[in-house]
Amino acid sequence: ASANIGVVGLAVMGSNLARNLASREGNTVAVLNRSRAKTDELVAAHPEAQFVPAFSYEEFAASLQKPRTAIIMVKAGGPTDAVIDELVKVFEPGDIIVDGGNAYFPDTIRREKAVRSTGINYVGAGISGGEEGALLGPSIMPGGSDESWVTLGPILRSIAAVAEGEPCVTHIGHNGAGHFVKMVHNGIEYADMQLIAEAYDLIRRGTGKTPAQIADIFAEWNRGELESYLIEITAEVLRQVDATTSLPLVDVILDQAGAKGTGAWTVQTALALGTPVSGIAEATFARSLSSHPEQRAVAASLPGPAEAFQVPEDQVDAFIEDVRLALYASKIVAYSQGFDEIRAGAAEYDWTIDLGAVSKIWRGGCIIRAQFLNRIADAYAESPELPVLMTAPYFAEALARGQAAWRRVVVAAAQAGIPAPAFSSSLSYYDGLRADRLPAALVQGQRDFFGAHTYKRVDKEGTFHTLWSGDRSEVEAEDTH
Ligand code: NBP
Repeated sequence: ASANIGVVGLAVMGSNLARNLASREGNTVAVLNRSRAKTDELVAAHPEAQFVPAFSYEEFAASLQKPRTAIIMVKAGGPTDAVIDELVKVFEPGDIIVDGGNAYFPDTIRREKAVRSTGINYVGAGISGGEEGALLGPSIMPGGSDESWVTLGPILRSIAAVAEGEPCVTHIGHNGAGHFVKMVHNGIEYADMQLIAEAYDLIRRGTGKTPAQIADIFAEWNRGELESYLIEITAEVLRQVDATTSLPLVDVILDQAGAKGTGAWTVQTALALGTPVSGIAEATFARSLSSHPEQRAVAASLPGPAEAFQVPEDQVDAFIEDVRLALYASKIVAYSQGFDEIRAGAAEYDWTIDLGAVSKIWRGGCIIRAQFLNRIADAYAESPELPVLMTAPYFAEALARGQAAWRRVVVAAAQAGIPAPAFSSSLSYYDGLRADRLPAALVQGQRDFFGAHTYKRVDKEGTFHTLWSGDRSEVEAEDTH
């Protein structure tokens, strides 16, 4: 046995990860794929790499040093289960199976439990950064046991992206914690992308600037507090010209956004946890809305505002700065909501998750990488139990600085008939959370009226019900929520 790590599944992600592993000092990588061709291709294309090709699960197991450690990179769902079943047959107690795919965290919890019963360690590891990240250094979010981390930690640290000298990997928590955090990462990514798209739309429709001019604005923003990979690539996309039509590429791309489901998982999970991630939800729904051409075709005849939207010439710069501030404020809300979901998930599933460490491993390798994440790490370093991230001094100050602009932008969008669901829902969340009194009191009254659901009072202990269909006097009631 000569390999210290193995990879099963050699499509684009698996082969890139295997190459990344093999490029690091001290690693010898056993590689296995369902069909032989991909293994042969990989090994032939990279003669310099320390690969040990295997063509059966038995060969694969025999080529690995103990504790055997294998990373699975196949499709989530059935294929992952099939590979786990094969590995369990040839691995021994103490060995480590890592699922590096995009598994849904409840599946990871289930698999971890089943595999653990055989004595083999099971680690669900979220890997972000796409193909390039897998090859050059991803952000890695591993769950699983402390025992598995002893062997796996140094290997994953050797291949992860590095941000400010620190590897972008940390042991997130037990069983499904890693895939949970990866899921929320993707949800935040949805919100961040939608917010940028709304900013672009408002500037374009309000000022008539061309995509190339707006690319310059994003490039400029990327030198300030919004500095991030997503802002950077937005400028690149907006600058791109289509070779066939000579039009801006963004104008010839069909405006129907796809999704692979991680945004929806984030929202479904948040609903179950009772955690409002409204920015992520609006971003996910915005993609769904865009992808219903039949509905959009019939709705196109519905009226919009009477007047066309045109920011006066002398106010264009101020408007663009307002949009920048609105984007930053909404982004703070999206991240605050995402971290709130991680906190709620940790409480629900009994994980100990260091939120500051999570923000740090997202600084490199992954899609939402940004300077901004250092501020999140600072906030949790100062106050590990911070109940709402956006209330940390740095963010509270940024929101205070941006809120007037944020409101102007949401008003302008509404008056102009330009959809800005993520901007406006983020602002509503901000106003909802900071409100002294919410109309939830009226909702409680309504619930008590039709369902005798009872309510609590601001002025005394206990649970109450009004006899709505009787004399409308109030009685003390059992607490039924
Ligand atoms: P795929 O998800 O397309 O996986 C296909 C590979 O799995 C093929 O090489 C296939 O072999 C192999 N495989 C094995 Br081994 N056993 C299999 C089985 N029982 N059933 C089906 N296929 C089996 O590869 P990918 O695009 O590299 O993605 C891998 C994972 O990484 C996925 O979970 C994905 O969600 C995740 N991910 C992907 C990206 C990305 O940018 N693509 C980014 C982040 C995460 P074959 O050659 O015989 O078909």
